[in-house]
Amino acid sequence: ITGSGASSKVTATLPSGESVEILLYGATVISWKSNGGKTENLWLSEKAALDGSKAVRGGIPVVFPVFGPPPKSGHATSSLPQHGFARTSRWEFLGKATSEDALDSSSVKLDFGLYSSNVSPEARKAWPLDFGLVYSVTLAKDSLQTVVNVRNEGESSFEFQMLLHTYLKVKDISKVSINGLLGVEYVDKVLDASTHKQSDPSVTITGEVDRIYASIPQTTTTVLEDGTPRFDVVRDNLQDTVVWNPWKEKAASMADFSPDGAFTEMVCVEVGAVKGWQKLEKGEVFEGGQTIKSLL
Ligand code: TA6
Repeated sequence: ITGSGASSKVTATLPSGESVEILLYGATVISWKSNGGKTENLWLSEKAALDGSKAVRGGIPVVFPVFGPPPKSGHATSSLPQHGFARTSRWEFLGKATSEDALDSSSVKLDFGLYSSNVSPEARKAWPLDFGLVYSVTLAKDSLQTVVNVRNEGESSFEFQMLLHTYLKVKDISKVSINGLLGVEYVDKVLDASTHKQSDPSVTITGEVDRIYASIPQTTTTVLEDGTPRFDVVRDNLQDTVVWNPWKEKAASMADFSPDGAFTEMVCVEVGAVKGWQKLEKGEVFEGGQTIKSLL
């Protein structure tokens, strides 16, 4: 661990040079380098707050227990902030485990914990349920795996949503296509949350895109640049994926999105369980996550 207070971060590097950096604030991955450490795979705004003052604009924010604006009513999550409190809470670093597999390609797993007893009073008030989260980040030579384990530590059941708000770094959004979503129904938040079906094998981005693809049959979503596969995003026990690019106006309207033109160098492919609610009975556990493979 380096740094102190809210800006404490954990860094791990493989013998072959690949690296990952995670802030204790939000357990937010802010950097993942593959290719011997030469290729940064995550986009991070130049004005991202890294001091714990607000959710990080970039990297992989952890969204829990609600995705998007809280529901108006009928759910325990109604008075939570947008995307919940996990990404703006201080997590504990639980430890690191390294492993050498048969092919002597090493990997390192970093674990982080967040418990209802140590979230802010506001969060506790907004969502007074006893829970435990363990977030595991595993760096291997060409992949990063991030998995959230949710445990109901209380006496009553609760419902939640979760999502990994991954900002992938790309060279030029106009040359990006996203495959693996053909035929999938999606809610289009740019078109008044109307429902559509993905009729083209590739999703391309030529303007603001904010779509929630739900119940996706294929577990792998592939991001291509100029027709060459760049990332595989593999879901583990999560059925939904959000595709988001704010485009020019929205990017310019976010104070912590910088430089304004950087919307051409990022695309969010966010795996989650966001359609409906996951219900956990007392003592039950839910685990879901992703493996992102860098194909460069
Ligand atoms: O994941 C897409 C989205 O829900 C967009 O609607 C946009 O709000 C984005 O998340 C960023 O939200 P934030 O609260 O981080 O500004």
